[in-house]
Amino acid sequence: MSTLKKALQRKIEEHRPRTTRLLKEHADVKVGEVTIAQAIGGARGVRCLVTDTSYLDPMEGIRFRGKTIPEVFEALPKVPGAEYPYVEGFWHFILTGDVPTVEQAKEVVEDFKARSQVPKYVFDVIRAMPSDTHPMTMFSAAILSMQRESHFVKAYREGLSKMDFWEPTYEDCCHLLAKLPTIGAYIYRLKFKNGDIIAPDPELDFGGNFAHMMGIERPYDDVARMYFILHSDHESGNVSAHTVHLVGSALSDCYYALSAGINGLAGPLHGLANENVLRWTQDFIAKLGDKDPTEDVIREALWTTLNSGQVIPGYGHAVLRKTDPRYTSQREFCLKNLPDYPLFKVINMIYKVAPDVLMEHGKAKNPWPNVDAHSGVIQWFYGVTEYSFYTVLFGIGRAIGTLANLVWDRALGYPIERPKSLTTAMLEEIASKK
Ligand code: CMX
Repeated sequence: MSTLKKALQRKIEEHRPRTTRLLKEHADVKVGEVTIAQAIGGARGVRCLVTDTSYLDPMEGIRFRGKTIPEVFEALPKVPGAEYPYVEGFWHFILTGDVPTVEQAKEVVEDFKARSQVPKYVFDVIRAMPSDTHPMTMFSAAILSMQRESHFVKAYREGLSKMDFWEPTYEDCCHLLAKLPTIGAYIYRLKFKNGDIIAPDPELDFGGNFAHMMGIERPYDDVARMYFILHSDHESGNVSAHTVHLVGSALSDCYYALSAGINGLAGPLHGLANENVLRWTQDFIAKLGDKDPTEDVIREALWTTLNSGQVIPGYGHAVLRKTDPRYTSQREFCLKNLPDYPLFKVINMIYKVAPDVLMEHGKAKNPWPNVDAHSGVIQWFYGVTEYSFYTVLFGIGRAIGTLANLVWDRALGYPIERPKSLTTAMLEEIASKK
């Protein structure tokens, strides 16, 4: 058994009694109440999920296993010559809560390499789709097509005990995750580089190999590591994470669950916002012609978008009430690596103007930028100008957090999810009694 799997097994055995005790001794303790606004309004703020891999504070932003983003980047072992950590080390960390040693991170690197070969039929599935198919559709279909590989399905059929569900789920999740960089890069090169596919390099780590297969020089390997870690986990209430958890709760395997989560990520109010930010910004620049952007023209363009009933992509959040630290982290990367890049200057100008515009508009509860407002500019700088691909990058990252959660869902035996519905008439009845 690998070091990671042994560590995970130990953590699971330590954790299980905590969940059992909570259920046995404190099952009736209330953690909140549900209002009519929450029942109608997307369950916003209803506290009914348990996630141990990350916690999202509205003011501070995300913490992965108790650590802020800068703390994670600082603590995890780094690839030699790189500034960002091994994604594989992050997988160890998010699964166990322990910062791996260099050797432990490298063990996962080797483990993932051994699992990374993508079956040929997956490429056939992608290639069979019409050439104008969205990259997210290709990505989701590719993941789903591998469902036949599931170890969990086989073991379940053979009568696996519930206590052991986590074990083949862990195997499935490692197998799936290790293949995602190859699948993502394949979609990119097929769609946007005339099908000139670059074979994986068996010497490289998750992020390094992705950059290599994309055909982009250093430091794009670090961009990839940073992206995948930043986008990995954001508690379990967001659409993609919640979908993976929900679908997985029916004991659907991780291929079904992740594919479904990716479909949720493809919505414009969620992950697709990173594509829309760049579309909005490029359309705006095109309309300017040879004039320089100014704060005044940006303000005008933002109002035009709002007045036409559309949202400002990359701004607002269902939980956050301040600038997303994932935005700040990417901004810091730009300040260091591309401070004078014209598109970065435009993104900065939008940051200066948009919060005031949104506050004046008076609808959005959070006028500050989220992760998606900043991800496109870095990609554009390194030559990935095909913005319909950006959400696939988000998806590869999001797989890390959601799959780690799925392993823990199985380990802790969480049941099938089934909240209760009421009719509108019932809500009216409840309201009339207050
Ligand atoms: N531009 C314009 N209006 C906005 C807005 C924005 N960026 N953000 C919120 N609003 C509006 C909402 O549409 C809503 O309007 P209605 O009352 O007419 O329905 C009102 O403000 C209240 O919304 P809210 O409570 O502040 O926000 P929600 O929790 O309902 O939605 C989110 C959150 C992210 C979907 C929303 O802020 C939004 O649409 N943002 C733009 C799209 C985006 O960037 N999505 C990516 C989020 C991060 C991610 O998941 O990747």
